[in-house]
Amino acid sequence: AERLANVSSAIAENRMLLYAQRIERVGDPDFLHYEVLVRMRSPEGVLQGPGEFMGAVERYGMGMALDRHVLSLLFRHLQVCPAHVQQLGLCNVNVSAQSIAEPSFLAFVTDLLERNRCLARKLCFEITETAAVSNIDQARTFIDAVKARGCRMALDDFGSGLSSFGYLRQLPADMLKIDGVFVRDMNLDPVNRAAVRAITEVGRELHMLVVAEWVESAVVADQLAQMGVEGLQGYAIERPIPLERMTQPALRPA
Ligand code: G
Ligand code: G
Ligand code: NA
Ligand code: MN
Repeated sequence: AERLANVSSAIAENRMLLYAQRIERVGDPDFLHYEVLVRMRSPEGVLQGPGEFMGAVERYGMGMALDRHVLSLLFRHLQVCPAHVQQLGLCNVNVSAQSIAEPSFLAFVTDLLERNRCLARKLCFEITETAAVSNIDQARTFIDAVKARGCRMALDDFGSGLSSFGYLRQLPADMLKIDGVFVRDMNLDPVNRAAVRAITEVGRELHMLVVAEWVESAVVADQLAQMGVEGLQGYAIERPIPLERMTQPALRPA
């Protein structure tokens, strides 16, 4: 209950902060693609990542409240600087399993998209493969509805969950994000390297943009590009930055 109180008061007191992490497009270095990542600031000013509070959020059924709050903050920010948003290629935003299963969340999202039509084509919603597979009908409904309004969909953390390649055919996603646990040490671990290669081949066969996360070294980045992975995300590419820097060219890392 302590953690729940933390999360709800962080939302109420505007202590949820948005960061963004670059996804480099191989062969298209000018395309600006980012993933939005939430951080919780304690009253003392300490920042926590979602790894430290998403467990509590899901346990206490706060997933939809958090996702709605994050989307509201993101849209508010993007509306403030339309000139800068124009330069943005694509922006991924995470959606929890609870939100996917909840029709009122889809209603919230479609309302937001209808009122901000020019932003819809800049958005890509990420759901984990586990969330998608455990709510497959609702996931399909969500995916179809947001795609009809110009958004993309990504399957996050692919390869580590309940997954099997069989589900991929039932989920009309545009992007496949290979779980970082396979990527991080793939230069040293031939089994992980084989897993990355297999996921990449299946994703490409299904015409999905394949993205690798947790790219922590130039060696791994080169291996991924050789395999045909088209998106690279991780500390070797760029660390997460405050959202303001994503949309302000002068503040963006070189
Ligand atoms: O930043 P960190 O590695 O702690 O992120 C942990 C997980 O939380 C990641 O899987 C990320 O996709 C997820 N996450 C990040 N931001 C959000 C968000 O705004 N909403 C939801 N539901 N999950 C998020
Ligand atoms: O669940 P999701 O895959 O969206 O989580 C992304 C999280 O991974 C973010 O919290 C981000 O801070 C973290 N992250 C980003 N790049 C790297 C990396 O190179 N290595 C590791 N270990 N974590 C990373
Ligand atoms: Na994600
Ligand atoms: Mn992920």
